[in-house]
Amino acid sequence: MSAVSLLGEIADVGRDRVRGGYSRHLFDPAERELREWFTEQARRRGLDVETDRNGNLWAWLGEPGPNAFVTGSHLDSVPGGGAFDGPLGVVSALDAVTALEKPNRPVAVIAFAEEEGGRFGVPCLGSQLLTGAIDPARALALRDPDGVTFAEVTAQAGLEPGRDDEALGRIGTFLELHVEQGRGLVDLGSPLAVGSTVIAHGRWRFTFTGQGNHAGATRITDRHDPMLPAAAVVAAARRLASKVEGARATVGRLVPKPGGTNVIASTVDLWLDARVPSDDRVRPLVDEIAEAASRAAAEEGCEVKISEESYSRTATFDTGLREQLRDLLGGAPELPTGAGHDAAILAAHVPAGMLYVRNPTGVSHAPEEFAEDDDVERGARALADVLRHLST
Ligand code: HGY
Ligand code: MN
Ligand code: MN
Ligand code: MN
Repeated sequence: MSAVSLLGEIADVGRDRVRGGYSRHLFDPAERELREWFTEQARRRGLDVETDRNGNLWAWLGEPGPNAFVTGSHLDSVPGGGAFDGPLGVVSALDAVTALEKPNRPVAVIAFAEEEGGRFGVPCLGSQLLTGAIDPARALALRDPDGVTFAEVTAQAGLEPGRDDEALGRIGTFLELHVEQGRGLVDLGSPLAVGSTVIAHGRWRFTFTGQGNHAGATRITDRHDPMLPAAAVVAAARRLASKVEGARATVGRLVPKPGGTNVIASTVDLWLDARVPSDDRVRPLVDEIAEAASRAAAEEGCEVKISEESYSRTATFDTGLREQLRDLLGGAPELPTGAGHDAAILAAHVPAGMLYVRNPTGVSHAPEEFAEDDDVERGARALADVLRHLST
């Protein structure tokens, strides 16, 4: 079954990947059909599927062992996401492994848990736990929008999240294929590219507290409306990021409570996603946005609390692997990205790399995300070639 037809299947199975307003974690019953779909497809290919202590799904060709070639991506999604971000890397890996004959090293396909952080707020949660990049105690205390803790869902799934030296120690090479989240390949006129770097990115929660009140009876001069400083943060994020080379700052999630049309909010929570190509420029940008927030809160007689929820440093993919990939792909271009990936988390621990497949719309994290069938097949074939060269 080709990568294109697998993609069609996964789109049907995973249609509810974004049900409930946030992406479903692989532990959630709503994701069970995705987990079962992955397991079924892997088993049909003679792979043995196991779930590691952090909920990442591994499908092994032969015995798990040292110096394994591991390839894959994620199955979870952002709310309202596209059909390619994550699944393209998983189905291409299943397709590539199927084509492999007599590898001389262990080979595995992996689907990482909670890459988007759409449920528990921390991106690449499965790979961060695997590598020890996040303290398991902090992860277990994370709550989803319904207040359910990561501890509850992992206990229910019989897992004990934490650094997994045995699993990490098996990885000799990790390669993630991913739809490009931007227009780089369109502008270069190339179907594929090799990943070079991933920019630093983090998430901060701002909680503004004012005075809930009546929208009609409360005079403007008597108000303490937390929506005002919240609005100031949204505007400051764009204004201040546009002054920093390559920076991005986004407020995509803003929750006023209680949320009535005729009610002045008592609190507003918003989440800031800030990214800059260089590590040392992210927090200064966030500090400037935080100053604007405090000023606006003080003017409105509101309080503000700010907490850092996640941070991932810039990542550079393994130079040796990048050269091999560029050679094997006939001199494919290299591409830096502003999008985070599990491969970037692994890159601090094992030789890791990425392959990107052209996205003609350049849009991602939205239904318009796209890859032509020909490019999907080119990507799967390129991954199969790399796999054959590096494991036979
Ligand atoms: O948010 C990101 O950069 C990625 O899509 N998880
Ligand atoms: Mn994504
Ligand atoms: Mn992704
Ligand atoms: Mn990824």
